[in-house]
This record gives sequence, structure tokens and C-alpha cells, in this order.
Amino acid sequence: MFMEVTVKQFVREFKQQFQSMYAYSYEEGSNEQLYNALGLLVKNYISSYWKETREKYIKNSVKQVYYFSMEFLPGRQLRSKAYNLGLLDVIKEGLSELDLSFDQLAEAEADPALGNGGLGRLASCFMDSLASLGMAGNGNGIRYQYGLFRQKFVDGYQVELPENWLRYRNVWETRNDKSTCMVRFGGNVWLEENHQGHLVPHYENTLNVLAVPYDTPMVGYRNDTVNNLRLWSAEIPVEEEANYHTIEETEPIKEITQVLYPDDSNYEGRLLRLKQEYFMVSAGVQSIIRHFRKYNVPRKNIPDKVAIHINDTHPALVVPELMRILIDEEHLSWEQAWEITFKTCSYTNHTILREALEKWPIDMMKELLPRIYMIIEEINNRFVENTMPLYGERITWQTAILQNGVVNMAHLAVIGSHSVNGVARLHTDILMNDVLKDFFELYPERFNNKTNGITQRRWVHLANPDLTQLIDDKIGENWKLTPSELKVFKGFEKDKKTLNKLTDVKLKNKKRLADHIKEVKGITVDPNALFDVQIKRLHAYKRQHLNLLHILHRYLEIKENPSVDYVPRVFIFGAKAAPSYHYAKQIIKVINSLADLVNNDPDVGDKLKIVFFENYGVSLAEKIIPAADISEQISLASMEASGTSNMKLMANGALTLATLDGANIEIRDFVGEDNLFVFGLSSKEVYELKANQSYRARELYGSDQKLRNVLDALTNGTIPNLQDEGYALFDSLVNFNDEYFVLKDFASYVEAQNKVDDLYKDQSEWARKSLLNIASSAPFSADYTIQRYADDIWKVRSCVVEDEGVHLVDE
Ligand code: 475
Repeated sequence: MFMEVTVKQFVREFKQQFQSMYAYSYEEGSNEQLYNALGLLVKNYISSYWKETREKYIKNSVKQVYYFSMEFLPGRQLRSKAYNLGLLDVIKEGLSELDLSFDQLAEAEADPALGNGGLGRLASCFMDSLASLGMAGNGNGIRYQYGLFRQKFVDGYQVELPENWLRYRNVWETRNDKSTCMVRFGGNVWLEENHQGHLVPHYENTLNVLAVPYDTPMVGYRNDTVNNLRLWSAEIPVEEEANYHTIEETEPIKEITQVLYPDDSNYEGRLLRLKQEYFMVSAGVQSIIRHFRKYNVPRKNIPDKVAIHINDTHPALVVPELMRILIDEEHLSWEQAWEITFKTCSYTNHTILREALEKWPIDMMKELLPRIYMIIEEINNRFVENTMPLYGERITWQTAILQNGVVNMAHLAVIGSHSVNGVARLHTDILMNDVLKDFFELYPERFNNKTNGITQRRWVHLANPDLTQLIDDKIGENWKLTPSELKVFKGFEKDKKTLNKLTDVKLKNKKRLADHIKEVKGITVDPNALFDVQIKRLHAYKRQHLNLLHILHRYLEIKENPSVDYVPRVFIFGAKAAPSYHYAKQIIKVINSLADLVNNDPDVGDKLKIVFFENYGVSLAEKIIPAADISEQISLASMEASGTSNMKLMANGALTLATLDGANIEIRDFVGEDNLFVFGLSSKEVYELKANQSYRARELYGSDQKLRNVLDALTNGTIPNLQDEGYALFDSLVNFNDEYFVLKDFASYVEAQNKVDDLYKDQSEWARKSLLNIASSAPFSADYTIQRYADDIWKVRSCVVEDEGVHLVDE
């Protein structure tokens, strides 16, 4: 069972490693250098397992999953890799013998922000679970040279800076020049019959791009499994270098993998984004097929040996690309190729936001990917031919791939996959009854739910070591391998000593966060105050502005009556706005200006503090989440597909304050109604309100005095240093009828917040509920989620021998 390295051996090897890299003693090394040396040494320890895992998969010819995603958000990797290897303690001890601090070195690692938010982080949790379950799971994505922008606030406004995460090298990746692929764009394509009577495509004037894979090991939790995350980088083909005469001429190639698109909610339809998508898809599919060619797998057996997962529609071109290779290069018939493709592919939808759904102009697709477009057209024609006689005109045209001059990528993904899933029960219901309801009529058997999950290894064991120790002390360590055993912790809900310890752990985490707040924001907060946390992308549907209105309400109440009995609170935000999302940026500005007002008003004191962290991401989340008391999950019901910060916060003992949206509903079901705070419209009510168009935001403004005071404070100069941002909010909420029903939910939100205060006054009752949340969080382990994907969709099994690694008994 994994890595036997003694402290002595580690110390020796670390010194050697450092010296061989930098040619001086580790004592003179900077944190970056020390981190690099340590990282490479750990990677060295990993390498034999990486090799053996690969060989094992090949030898046993096991079925492999390829998770295609435009985004991965792995977070810093040193700690989690060392932990999963079982080496973390040895390394810490060894370093301290050298008078070095592991924590300090670990902070020197760049956090690869190769994703926008939930979808990318989910992909990385899944990679961790696949390896930890001993399943053959590969990631396939893009090695963006620049990750999601680095967010700064200047005078309260968001400013975006480039995220050059590769500046100091990336010790985890291995460039794999043996496995490059060529990806073709544009040019002319025509079909000609060859000697055997096959129609084969001929290409001229294509732009050829070399796809170079960079592989990163994904280490399973103490089970000898190391899987592969393959990220592709675009380069000029060596043999074509002479054709490029100036730096400018190389731009169209280099730009393909230069930067991540920073919008998680709006489909823009830029040509470059389509290039990125096809580049990643084509390189990935080519390298899969090449692998199976090499091992002589009969083509018809591909679905028994490969599952390709399409993470949202961004990689949906997998469908025509796999068809292309099977038909043009493997010379299969259309019918054979289709059977294989459809059985191999599966698709997850992550959002119902209409503006996020990808629809590529046919003209653009035709010009950039002529052969792929021909195939899409043929898929569409056959679909229409088959569907029309059975279901008639309406359904057929509603579900067609080609509609009004665009390629509907969700339709391509559904038609080309044997499985379509949503990411929480409610979300899947909405897909079946609304967003994809015509498809549900055509293919009910394809639809299924897979509620999201998170890896407790990163988000509890490592982010919250004191809580982990407390749980270990009470129920033993089995829960780490069998998450369902966490429920044993419920047995301590009435144990005063345990509850006190739990309160101590939380307070310690809050002190640590308070220090960090002081350091980076210069704000002094009281660790005994209630820490109220909303961390996620900034979007109107997530309703950070509802949170804002409530804070403003409290502020006004305090000003009117300084002795009002509010529990001291620190409102903590972390959120990036898409650079082109003007309204989201205005909300950021208003929150920041309100923070300036509230944090410096002597009448307010500790009753109210607002901390808006800059540059929210995985590393910051790891600091905030263990210190949270309240988890704000306040999206308009029906809008948030699942949420995953809700699960992380719950697992760390925060109490959820939620609308009945996404996975919040399942959280309620597991922890019980009494142990969280629910408010607001239900998704059914939201649908009804929208359908009967009876909502009048202005009437609420007119009739609710408290609400009016708050809304007026946006525009009457109460909040200092605003341009038109307060008016913009007021306008959208009052004059443009409040698209996300913020005003409608305001009263019940305030009421719920008051209940939060009341409960917090009873610290032992609070601790009891917190404990129940922790003990009820196991069902949201990504290990269970992945087991369900494996059983129901991918049909893959664990390759580790019994009694090693993670065990999934009942949930
Ligand atoms: C949902 N990202 C969460 C999470 O399932 C859910 C969209 C377009 C372009 C780039 N990124 C995106 C998303 O749609 C996204 O992150 N969706 C989120 O997926 C995981 O928990 O509710 O909003």
C-alpha cells in the first residue's frame, strides 16, 4: 500500500534534488526554488506508479473513460498529491529537520486557474475520485497559457490582469513529444472514390496545427493508481516552420491555446473559441483512436473499451470528429460508425441559462471545419428523416441540430450520446420537463440524474485538518475510505464535550481567516462574530445583490437604532465577474462601496463587517470554507443547476441558508429541515410567476416600507463613492421588473437571516446542527457520484484489488 519513504531518505533525496537543479545548497534557495525541487521529487516518487498504472490498463485491456472538458481547476497539487501518496507527514517532518516549512513552500505553487468555476472544479474533483476509486479515467483538455484573469479591485471596481501561471514552470507536467497530433482547420475539402470504392476526403490549403500533449499525473488515494490528465498545447508543425516568416504569421496558431474564455454564463460565438473546442476534441479523439490502433482493438469493440464524456456542450464536436475518423480513416460505413459513436459518447448539461447555450453559425462552422460540417449535416439529415414519420413536424424541427442558420450544440450532444444527465435532481427534472423536453419524448431512456459531488480529501481532510482530527478521534479513520461512515459522527450530537471541541475547531479556523483578512484587506474582524459566506461566480441569478440588500437593510436599522440586537457578523464575498458582464461588475462596485461605508462607521463597530476578497479561486476557497458559519446558497430557484460550494461548506460545518434550488434540495433532504434555513420561492412558484406574468416589482417597492428604504439607499447618496452603479441596480430591480425576483424573496430572506441570528445566540445548539451537517455530508462525496457515472453510464469498474483504496459501501 503505497510509498515507503523514510524521513532520512527523503531529506537526502531532497537535498540532492535541489542541488542538481540549482547547483547550490537548499539553504540558499527561495521558496519558489525549494517548492520546485520538492515538486519534482514528489513527481519522481509518483512516476513508477504512473507507468505501472498505464501498463496495467493496457495489459488487462480495461475500459477507459476519457473526460473531455474545456476546463479543469485542479488547485495547488503538492499537498494533495503528497497526501494521496501517503507521504505528507514524512515530507513535513523531513523539511522541518531542514528548518523549512512545508506550508510556506506549498504556498509558492501557482494555482492553475484553467477554468471558470463550478464546471471546471467538478472536472478536477472527478479526476481525483476516478484515481481514488482505481478506475481508468483520463482527463482531456487545454493547456491554456493564461488562466482565468487575476482579479484586482481598484477603487472598488474589478480590474482584470493576465494570469501567467506558467511563469515559474509547472513541475507536474510532462511534455510528451511522442504523442503529438495534427489538427486541420479551414481549406477546401472534397470527396473522391478510391480503388476500393470508398469515398475519401481530399484536403487543400488547410491550416495545420500541431497539438502537443502535456501529461499530469492524477494520484489516487493510497491505492497505487496514477491516472493521466492530458492538456493540449497548439504549436507550429516542425516541418512547416519555414513557411512562417514573421512572428505575426504564427499568431493564428499560438493564440489557440493562449487564453481561457473568462465567461461562464454567456455564449459569445467567437471564432477563436470554436477553434479551441475543435482543437481539443480532435487531438483527444485522435490520440484515443491511435492508442486502440496500436493495441489492435477491433473497431466495433471501441464502445466496450472507451467511454468519452462530454462536459457540457463545449466538447460536443467529439461526435462528428469520431464519425470522421471512423469513416474517413478507418473506412467504416456510416451505420457502423454511428453505432460506435453513439455508444461511446455521453453528455452532461450544467446550465439552463438560455444565453449560455452554444449555437454556432453554420457559415462559421462550414468555413472553419468543412469536413466536420458535412458530417453534422448528414447526422442532421438522418435524424430528421428518422424522426419526422414517428413524431411529426413540430418535434422534429424543435430538436433538429441545424436550425435557423446555426448548429445547436446541445442537440448535437443529445443526439450523439447514449446518456444525457443533469447535475442535481431538480436540474434533471427541469431538463426533462422544460429545456430538453422534446428530446425526453424522443429518448426517455437516455436521461438520468447524477447529482454533483466533491472530494472530501481536498475539501475536508486537507483544508480542515483540525476538524478531520476531531472526527478521527470520535469515530476512527474509516470514514476517509468509506465516506458513508461519517454518519456515525451523528451519535455525538448531544455530547457536550464534542460540541465544545467542534466550536473550538471552528473558532481556530476563523482566527486563521481573520488573520488573513487583516493581512490582505487590512480589515480587523472579530473571530467570534458570525462568518457569513457567499463564494461563487458573480451572476444576477446567484443573487449576490440579494445578500447586498440584506446587509444594507441591517446597516440602516443599526443607524436608526444603534442598540438593535444583531449578532455581530462578517459578510464574506469571493466572486469574479465575466469581463464583459457589466451588471455583475456594477454589483461588485456597490458591495465594495458599501463595505467602505460599513467597515468605517463607528456606529456599526463589530455588528457588521464586509470583506470582499480579491481573486477568488480554489486556493482562497480552501482558506475560507473551513471558517464559514453560514453558507449562502440564494440563487433564484430553478436557476442554479446544482452548486458545489454548498457541499463543501456543509462538509465543513457551515449551516446552509438556501432557496430550494439545485442540490440545496438534496442537502435539506439529507440533513433535515430543522438543520438549515430555507426561504424564498420554490421552483414551481417561479415557473408559475413567469408563466402568468403577474409579477410587478414596482408594486413591492411601493408597498413594502423596509424594502423601499433599502432600495432608496442605493440612489440617495447613502453609499459613498458610486457613479451610476446604485441607479443601475435600482433600475434593474424596480424599473425593469427584477428578472430574478430579488425583491419578491427579500422579505423571507430577511426573516431567515433573523432566525440565523437567533440560533447563533445558542452556541451549543448551533454546534449541534453544525455537527449534523458534517455528519450528513457524505452522500456528496464525488466518490459516490463517480461510482454512479461508472455503473450507469460508462460501465467501468475499479481496477484495484479489494482492501486497497476507497471503499464505497452504502451511502
Ligand atoms: C453550474 N460553466 C453549477 C456546476 O455542475 C454546477 C459555461 C460556459 C462556458 C464556460 N463555463 C461554463 C458553467 O456552465 C458552470 O460552471 N456551471 C455550473 O456547473 C457543476 O454546480 O450549478 O452553474
